[in-house]
Amino acid sequence: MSERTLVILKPGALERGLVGKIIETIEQKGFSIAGLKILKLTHAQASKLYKMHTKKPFFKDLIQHITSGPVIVMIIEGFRAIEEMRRLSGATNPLEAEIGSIRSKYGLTITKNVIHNAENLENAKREIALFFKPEEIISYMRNVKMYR
Ligand code: FUP
Repeated sequence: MSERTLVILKPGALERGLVGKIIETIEQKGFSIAGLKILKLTHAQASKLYKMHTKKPFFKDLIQHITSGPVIVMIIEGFRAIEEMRRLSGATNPLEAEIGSIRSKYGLTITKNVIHNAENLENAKREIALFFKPEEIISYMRNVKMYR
C-alpha cells in the first residue's frame, strides 16, 4: 500500500552536512520525494508539530532544537512509507537505534537525533498539511521495485 509520510531533517543534519547522506538512504530504499522545502520553523509551527508532547519535560529542549536553524521538510511516498521510514530512522534515542539506522549512524543525543518521522497515518496527514498545500505535492512512479 503506497503511503505518504512527513519527514524532517532537523537542524543538526544541516549543520553537520548530513542532508545528502540521509536523502541518499531514503532514495536508495526506493521511496519517492513527493514534496521538499527548506524552512526555519517558528515557535508556533514547532509547537503545532509536536503538540502531543506539550506537557512533556523535554518539550522546551525539543522546540529549542527544532527552531535553532533551518530544517528540510519532505513528503516521502512509497510502500508502507510510514512504518518503513520509522524503521529506517531507528529508535528515538540514537544509543538504542538499530545498528545501520539513520539515528544510529548520525544521531548525537535523543534531542539531536537528526530526523523526524510522522508516527502514524493520522499524524502523517496532519503534519503534511502543516507544511504543504495540496498543489505542492507531486506524486510520480519511480521504476524501483520495493520488496516487502
Ligand atoms: P520519534 O517519533 O521517534 O521522533 O519520538 P517521539 O515522538 O517520542 O519524540 C519526538 C522528539 O522528542 C524526539 F525526536 C526527541 C524528543 N524526545 C526527547 O527529547 N526525550 C524523550 O524522552 C523523548 C523524546
